[in-house]
Amino acid sequence: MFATGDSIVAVATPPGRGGIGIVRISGPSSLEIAQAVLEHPRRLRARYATYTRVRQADRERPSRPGRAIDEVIATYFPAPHSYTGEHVVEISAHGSPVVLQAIVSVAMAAGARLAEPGEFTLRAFLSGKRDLIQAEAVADLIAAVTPLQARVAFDQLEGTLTERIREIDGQLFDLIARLEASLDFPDEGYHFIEPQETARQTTCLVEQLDRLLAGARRGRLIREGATVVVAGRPNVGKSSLFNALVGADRAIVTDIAGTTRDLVSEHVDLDGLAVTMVDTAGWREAADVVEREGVRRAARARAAADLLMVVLDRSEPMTVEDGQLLADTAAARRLVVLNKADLPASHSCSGAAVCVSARTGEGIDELRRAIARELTGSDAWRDTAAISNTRHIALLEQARDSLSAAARAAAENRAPEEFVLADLQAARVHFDEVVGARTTEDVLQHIFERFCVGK
Ligand SMILES: Nc1nc2c(ncn2[C@@H]2O[C@H](COP(=O)(O)OP(=O)(O)O)[C@@H](O)[C@H]2O)c(=O)[nH]1
Ligand SMILES: [Mg+2]
Repeated sequence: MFATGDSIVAVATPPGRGGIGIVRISGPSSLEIAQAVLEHPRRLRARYATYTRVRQADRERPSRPGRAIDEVIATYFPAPHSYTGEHVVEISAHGSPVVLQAIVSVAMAAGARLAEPGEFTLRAFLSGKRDLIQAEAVADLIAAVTPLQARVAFDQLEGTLTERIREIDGQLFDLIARLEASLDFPDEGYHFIEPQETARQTTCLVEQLDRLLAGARRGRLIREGATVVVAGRPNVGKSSLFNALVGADRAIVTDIAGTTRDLVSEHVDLDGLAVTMVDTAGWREAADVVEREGVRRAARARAAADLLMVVLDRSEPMTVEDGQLLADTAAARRLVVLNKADLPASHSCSGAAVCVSARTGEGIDELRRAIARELTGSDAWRDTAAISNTRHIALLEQARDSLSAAARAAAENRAPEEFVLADLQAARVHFDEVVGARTTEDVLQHIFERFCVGK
């Protein structure tokens, strides 16, 4: 997979039928391979769309042209001005899986190898076309299910995060250079940098990293989504609220207590967050064995939730079960929702609770915002999510820890400068790992196997 001497081929468009399907060939011989399968008599012009046909390979008489498979548009992107940085030919055919597979087969017969998952993007990384953050952003962009996820991924693809890290790394590099000069020429009687100044500059780097990491929890939520579990005693309107939030009659609603027995879950774009909403069986002493299992599953789902929506019926006095659920979930991240606001109120809507009516839709938009706010811990979360990938977060946290240790040691002037220097250099290693200037095959393997073939 890490060899780039050969040429690879794959269908680049999703499986299934469509108006157009694209076969992509990349590698040193991609032009020769393409010319061998295309009818076009002349050399493909760089970056021009050429209308031509693809021929079937004739196994018995390889010297004779086989039958045409499809009419296509072929485009040749010479290195390094291509997606992978290598010579690339893209063949746009009609979007039939049969036709596209046939084109892949003739390309293979002409010398191409079938690409591994993510291999085109891996080659873009190996050829220096993209750094690792950008390569990972491609996968995130393709996997995005909300516009906000797409925006964060595209920002990273554009290099916003890379730039921030390079900026901090640049300052760190200068600092290390001055410190090394001090160590290398101790007899000059001149200190290139005083320990207090080292401490001050290192602390400044720690603060910059902290600012970057401050948005990390939100970024991770945006990238990975969250699970919100609806809890409450029977008949308070959990399923009705669930349906209102997911915008479909997904869960069965009746006035019979104990209607919902299994977990019902649905994916929703909640104010930009990819949320998995889970409706559960009501919280009570269950009547029969099926409902008992439902209640057990509900408890498990509650334990796994990023946020609990604890629903109470505002038109009725609080029950023992309501009180018990509130006590049980006091330590969890939760949002208390008072439903049935359209009915005469039995208790008032106080403090942190959100008042809604699943029946009239009153307060549902506010509830959406409240859920997003509870999950992200802020109202202004959309603009602060530069970093979202757990790999990046972990490495930047390690870099920050190394820098903090260096700052402390320099400030107290207790450790020899060599130790401070070692910590600073450790931080640089982590920066290199984030952008991929330093990686192991294991890490790359792990990252690129998330991609599908053709990407
Ligand atoms: N008036 C009124 N009735 C509601 C509201 N939400 C749910 N209900 C009714 O309450 C009953 C129980 O609803 P359901 O969603 O099945 O509750 P669950 O057992 O908690 O899932 C049904 O008859 C619903 O029509 C609401 O906001 N206002
Ligand atoms: Mg229900």
